[in-house]
Amino acid sequence: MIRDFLTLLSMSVTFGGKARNDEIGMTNDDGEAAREVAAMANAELAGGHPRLGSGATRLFPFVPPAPTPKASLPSACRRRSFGTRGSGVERSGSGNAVGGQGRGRCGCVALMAAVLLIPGMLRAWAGGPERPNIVVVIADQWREQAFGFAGDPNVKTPNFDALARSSVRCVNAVSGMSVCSPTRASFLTGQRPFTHGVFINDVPLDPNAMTIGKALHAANYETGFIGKWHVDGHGRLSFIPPERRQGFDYWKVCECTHNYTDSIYYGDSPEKAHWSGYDAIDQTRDAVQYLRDHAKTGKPFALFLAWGPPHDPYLTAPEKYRALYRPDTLQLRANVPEAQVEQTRNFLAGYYAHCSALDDCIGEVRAALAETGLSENTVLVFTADHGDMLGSQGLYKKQKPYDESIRVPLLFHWPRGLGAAPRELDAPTNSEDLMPTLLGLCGAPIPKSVEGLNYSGYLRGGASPGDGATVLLCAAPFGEWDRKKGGKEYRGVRTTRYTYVRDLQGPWLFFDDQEDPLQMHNLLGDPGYAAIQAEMDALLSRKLRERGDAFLPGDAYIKQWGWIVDANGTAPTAP
Ligand SMILES: [Ca+2]
Repeated sequence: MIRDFLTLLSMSVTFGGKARNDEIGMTNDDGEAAREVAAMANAELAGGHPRLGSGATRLFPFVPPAPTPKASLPSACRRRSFGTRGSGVERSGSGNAVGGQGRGRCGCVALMAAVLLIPGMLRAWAGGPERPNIVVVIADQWREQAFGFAGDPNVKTPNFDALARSSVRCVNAVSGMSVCSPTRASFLTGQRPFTHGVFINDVPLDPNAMTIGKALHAANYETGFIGKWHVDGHGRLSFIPPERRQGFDYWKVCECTHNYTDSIYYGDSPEKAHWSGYDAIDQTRDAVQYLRDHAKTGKPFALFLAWGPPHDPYLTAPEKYRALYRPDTLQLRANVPEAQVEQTRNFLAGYYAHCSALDDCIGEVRAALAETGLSENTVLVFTADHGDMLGSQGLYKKQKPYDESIRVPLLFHWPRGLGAAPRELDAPTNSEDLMPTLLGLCGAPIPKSVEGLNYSGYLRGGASPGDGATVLLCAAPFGEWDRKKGGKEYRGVRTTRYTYVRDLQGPWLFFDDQEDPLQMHNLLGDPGYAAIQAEMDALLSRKLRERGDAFLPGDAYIKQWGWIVDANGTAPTAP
């Protein structure tokens, strides 16, 4: 009870200041008392104590993280401990952040603030049943090109194609740092990798971060997460206790596994549980049951369903789906070099089998929404954390700045709020934009800590809040794309038409994605594109300057955040 009260009060205090477009932010004149109340509520939300928050803020690289004694480490892979940091609500450098200040002020001041703010709070959140539900379905490594609706000549995705026919589709949705943990941390926090700090896999997201789970929970939503998490950083098969669940109540999660046919998860108990059969199907059926259960409550809910496939291993989909594809009949993208053709055919057949299995899964989700009467007023979002090169450019998997790696599906289906006619929008969106956009769609306040853009007005037919360009980066190469495998740091911009990328040596890639959608002609130095190259270079410089990105070698960021990595730059991932 006190949790709900403080949570609501926190949101009202935190976001009850002056409106600015769709964002509502704390202002300096809201006062110390309000900060005190918000700090208490947010610390309670985060499972901490209001007096213990340090209030430390950071907008990398201006304020390096404070060192933490090794003795406090809960995991071998990290040097940092988040246990004494602030609420995560604040945004560094703004001078008006809220929460985690930890000041020992009198409780009566908080009570006065509560009395003043409760009426507005109740008005803001009285509409309960009319607010949309949210169902976010996230696939792993499903590139934007691999759908029937996107023109793939091979894959069978009839349910996704039907979904696209009644959805708003963002055709230039980008995974700016196209690898797992960084993208998922951005989905949750609405922040960029250098702000949330998860710029390599298998390092922990601050448990005190302000996340979409906490923001929606505070807006009186029920919250649930089923499937793959991968921002806990305490081992891929380890139990994740409630204080590290970032505001999600219903919980059936594994940090990370790709053993889809023998897949474990944890609920509230540290005892391992097992998904039966192919995990995505079982996870989907659990989500369906969640929908049935929550359709009756009248309280809005937000459910995240995060599948492991179609990420490799490619050949582990159920036989009925593998039987749909023969490697020798597949049409490959023309940017797959001859030397990679045979291997790519075999991989693609398995990849598509995963895709078709998931297509049946999304069909089950939609059937359940229809059966329960939830379809009209549920925002059903489908996306992926990044794509897969699958032989294009002679490369595999992700982390590279090419379209097969960075472009992801992004569909918003919400008949009541967005209509049921298909629409395609071309503004480039990025991972950090999902959280504020979802909050915007359901009318919930957007925390000051968010750096992403709120595209909810754009989805409704208004102007894009962006400037037509979004940033691509690799902070530090690791894992499947370490330096031995050609991995390197880069920064780039993706616009509706062009891709322009620099590595530490200088300009690296420049494509006209409209004229050359397979990105086979690097235009660097082409006299016909000299003026545009100069514009793109200036655009990239401006974007990096605006976000304070000095584009340093990756080791500098590893050191500054205190992440422990092996000789290849990879964090340990032992369960
Ligand atoms: Ca992934």
